[in-house]
Amino acid sequence: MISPETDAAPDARRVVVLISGNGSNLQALIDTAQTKDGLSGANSLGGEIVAVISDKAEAFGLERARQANIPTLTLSAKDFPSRETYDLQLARLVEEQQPDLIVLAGFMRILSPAFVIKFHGKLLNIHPSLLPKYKGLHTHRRALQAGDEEHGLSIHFVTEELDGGPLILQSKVTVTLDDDEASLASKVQVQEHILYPIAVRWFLQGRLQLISNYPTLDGKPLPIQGVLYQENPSN
Ligand code: NHR
Ligand code: GAR
Repeated sequence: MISPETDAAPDARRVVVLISGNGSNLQALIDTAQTKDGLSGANSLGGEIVAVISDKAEAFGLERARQANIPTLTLSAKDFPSRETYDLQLARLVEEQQPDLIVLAGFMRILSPAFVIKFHGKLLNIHPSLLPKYKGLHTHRRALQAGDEEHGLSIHFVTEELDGGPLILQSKVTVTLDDDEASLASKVQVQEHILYPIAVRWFLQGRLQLISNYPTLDGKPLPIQGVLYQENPSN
């Protein structure tokens, strides 16, 4: 049965996306949710984005969400005395949405242990490096400074250890001599927009699970580096 207002099945998996900026990864998820799966007729994401929450009022991703008729919320850190009080309110807002999955898509705030523990096994992040290399910020700059020939992205379950949670998917890009931070970032983003919808769909279809801190796909443990999606020798 289709509910007329949202066009989504009443039992659709519920996704909350957290952003801070441009929201191009959010856009990739929106586009996938707006595509029908040829075989089943269900949407290709396997669920519905029920809310987009930003810590920055000016994030362009909020505009993308509005364009797609997705409810938006902004929670500014400057309105809270501490990280703990901010995260408590963020957890409340997220919980109100009764999400099956929470997706960090360029969300630039470190989440406190209490938040991460509350949503354990339901929290995904996309990080622009081949983890465990270059946790934290400025990953493209650091890869260039190190003279790396390969760079890439990682999708992982979020744990208390910053950018240290179990890996799900990785994709590599080749660094060329003419690359600068911006060109490398856009190469990585092209891959991000392909991979994030895949990982989200795996999760929403119940194929991807975190079982006592080990990610499994179709019941089988993933390799330590996650699935390597593709090599891009010509990039
Ligand atoms: N929280 C936990 N607990 N664990 C992770 O793995 C997390 C997380 C929160 C965000 C995304 C992450 C990334 O992919 C992420 C993973 C922000 C910072 C950061 O230093 C670091 C890593 C990530 C996101 N943020 C500064 C802070 O003090 C603020 C920087 C800014 O506003 O520009 O929160 O890279
Ligand atoms: C993405 O490249 C993502 O990997 C990175 O920020 C970009 C967000 O782009 N995330 C981080 O650096 C997390 N610290 P978007 O807003 O266009 O999706």
